[in-house]
Amino acid sequence: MRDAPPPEPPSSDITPERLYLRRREFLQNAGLFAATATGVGGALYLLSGGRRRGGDAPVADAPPVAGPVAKAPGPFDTDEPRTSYEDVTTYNNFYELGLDKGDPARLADRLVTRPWTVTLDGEVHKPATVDIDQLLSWFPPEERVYRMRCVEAWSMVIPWLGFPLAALLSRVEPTRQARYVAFTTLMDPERLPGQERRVLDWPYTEGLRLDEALHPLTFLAMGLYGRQLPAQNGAPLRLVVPWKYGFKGIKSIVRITLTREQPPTTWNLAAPEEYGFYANVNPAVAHPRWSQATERRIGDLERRPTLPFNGYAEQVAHLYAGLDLRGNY
Ligand SMILES: Nc1nc2c(c(=O)[nH]1)N[C@H]1C(S)=C(S)[C@@H](COP(=O)(O)O)O[C@H]1N2
Ligand SMILES: [Mo]
Repeated sequence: MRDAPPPEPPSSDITPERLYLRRREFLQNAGLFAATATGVGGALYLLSGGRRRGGDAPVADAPPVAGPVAKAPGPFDTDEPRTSYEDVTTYNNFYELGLDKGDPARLADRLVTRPWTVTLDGEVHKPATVDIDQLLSWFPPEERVYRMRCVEAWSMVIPWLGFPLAALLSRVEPTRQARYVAFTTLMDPERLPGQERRVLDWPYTEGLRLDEALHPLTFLAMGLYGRQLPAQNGAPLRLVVPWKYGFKGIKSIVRITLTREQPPTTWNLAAPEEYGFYANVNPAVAHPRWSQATERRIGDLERRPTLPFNGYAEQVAHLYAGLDLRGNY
């Protein structure tokens, strides 16, 4: 049956985050947001058709990364089939480059990533603003093949290139007061034209508890598939936390700040009942508008069960011992 056409995407392939935002933007424009925010979601969400892939035009491959690439040790890698380069680079969520899955690849040229600096500050002994190429020269790239599970219930397997976040944090020496790490995306509507529309409170921000940030699985990616990171995937530097929903993986980072208090995060601010600070992948806790029990691996026909902590429970469950994972979603 190899020649059979793929079935229509299941209804769960729609893009709930996008629709949530369209609804919110519409209601805000109409001055209705506070009163009716929860009422109309279902109807709008059912009206939308899903799209299997966003890109219409072929995307040129990014240039290869120079120099040797180390292979990650076993528990940090999956041998599951990799999602194709084309799907990884044309089916994206990056709202600063548009709300449809294919928009970020189409608008990728807008995001010029040189020159670029990353500021490391807050509760650190050695704050610094570093040129991206200097920063990257400190860490020889390592390959990590990780599952990525979006909160919208689709998933991919991506061979990232990069280095552990812990390696960068140790260079700036967190103080004893540091308990969280806050991340900020570039704010520049010239290069990220989606920021002209106030669908979210720009710049995009994310955060981790310090112990999560220091976990060896937590990764900063500067490439994928042996190539430089395409803009649509968050060039020049993006976070990858494989046991959490994809929205924690903030793209195009310009600032990393160590804090004493839990930092505000974009999706949590936009819809706190829908997107928690922790956002650990959890098949037992449904999103208010859809189940998280199963997912569609991009490229597959059948849905598959979603695994606790996206299959990384053995490595990370201990971080949450004693924490109520329903209350702390
Ligand atoms: N700055 C920024 N980072 C972001 C997003 C975004 O809209 N803006 N989308 C998030 C979401 S919802 C997901 S699923 C992943 C998608 O990463 P990918 O396009 O590389 O697969 O990026 C995350 N990082
Ligand atoms: Mo996502």
